[in-house]
Amino acid sequence: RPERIGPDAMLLPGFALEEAESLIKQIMLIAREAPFRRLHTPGGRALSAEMTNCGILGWHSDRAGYRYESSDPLSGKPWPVMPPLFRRLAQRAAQHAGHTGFDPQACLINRYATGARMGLHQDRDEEALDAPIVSVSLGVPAKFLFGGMHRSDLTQSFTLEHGDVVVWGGASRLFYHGVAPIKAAMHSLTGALRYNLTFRRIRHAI
Ligand code: MD3
Ligand code: FE
Repeated sequence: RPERIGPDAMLLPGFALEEAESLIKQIMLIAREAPFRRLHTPGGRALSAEMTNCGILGWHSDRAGYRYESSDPLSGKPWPVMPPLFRRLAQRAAQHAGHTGFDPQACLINRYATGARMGLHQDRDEEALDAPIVSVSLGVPAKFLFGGMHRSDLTQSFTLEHGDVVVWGGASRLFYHGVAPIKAAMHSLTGALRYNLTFRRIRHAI
């Protein structure tokens, strides 16, 4: 059932299905404290997915650069606490894919409306590159693009469906990846939206 989609990258289809409805309710609660917002690249371009975070660190981007912040720059308050359900799911998925002791510090929550996309990029704003990243897809499906260590490497594509979890470690951790424009679709729990949770360890020590 688990499928290896790259070096040390495991797709766990439906791994989060049982808790999906609870995850979505928790996203709504988090968004009341730290609303979804459209971030900009250091170059000034708006990202098309809207984002928020929970956990002791959250990813942020603006003219000053890409970085992790311990408080929400919108409110000045700490990011919402990572719900135990989130942490336990991420730990269980990492364990299932062979990564022991994963203890995430950040959960970035991406929200995609129809047409939103994410260009090919590497995730390299974290210091703890030995820790895996766990991603959880909810709502309408997405075509996920997965390349290699170089932007010009050929990409493979996978459909990520509601409840799917992917664990990225080892060499895959720095592979280029992106999301094709979300097609118009409906999901009973999210309407036309797709959510993606990415759980990360940023620093070795706290
Ligand atoms: C492969 N998010 O937040 S999840 C991101 O669907 C991001 O929202 C996408 O890329 C999304 O940075 C893709 C799958 C994913 C997440 C992190 C990765 C794949 C990855 C890190 C390294 C390699
Ligand atoms: Fe990424």
